[in-house]
Amino acid sequence: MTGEIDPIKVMKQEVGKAAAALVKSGTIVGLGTGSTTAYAIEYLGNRLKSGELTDIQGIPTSFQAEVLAKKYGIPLTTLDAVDHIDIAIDGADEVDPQKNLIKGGGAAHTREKVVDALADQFIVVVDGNKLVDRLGSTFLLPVEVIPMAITPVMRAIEKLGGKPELRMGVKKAGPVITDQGNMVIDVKFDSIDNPAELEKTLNNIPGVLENGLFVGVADKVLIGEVKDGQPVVR
Ligand code: ABF
Repeated sequence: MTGEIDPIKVMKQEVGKAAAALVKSGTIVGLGTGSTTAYAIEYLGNRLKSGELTDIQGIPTSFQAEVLAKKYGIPLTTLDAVDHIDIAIDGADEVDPQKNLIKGGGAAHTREKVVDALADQFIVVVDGNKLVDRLGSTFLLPVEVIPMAITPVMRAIEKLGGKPELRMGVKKAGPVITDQGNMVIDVKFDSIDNPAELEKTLNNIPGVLENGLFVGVADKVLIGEVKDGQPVVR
């Protein structure tokens, strides 16, 4: 029925609002990618519009984040123009109990890791079903690879016990191409026992640009859930 409230959407909005509320005037803000962070960007724009927040500059992690920032009137800057990032807000595909993440469902993890890792405070915004006991349980691990190295990288990943598959775009028309012009391999690992080790090993494979393991980067995780039909953020 039209006009019905979608509790998941409202919950994501509440998580985004809670993250946006943590941003202080006069700060440099890393702007993440994904549907939950999109609400944080919108609420940052609302706070700027109301005058409650002033003088922030955003650093987008993807073309999508850049478009949203412009839509909501957030002035943008670059990593050449600033010497630090005060706070970054970004989504995730999985979060483990140590706040390690799998990211990259949006194929933006390379720029996201640059911004999120640089930030003095990295705030992750997720809904409750992203919480896992062990990374890799519910989500394939994205790996950005330069096109000419796809085949040898897939072989190297198989030798590590992974099952790699090239990420195809809409209607399988062709491979997904990242903002950097590369491709993404999604990898199934039976279990990721040592995320820190695997993150380094994968990035050491010639041809790999970046993988979606974010180990020891997140500072705070805002979790949205729907309890008795009401959105709750913790
Ligand atoms: C992005 O946020 C990606 O790294 C991750 O895949 C995505 C999660 O998006 P959503 O909030 O829409 O679930 O940062």
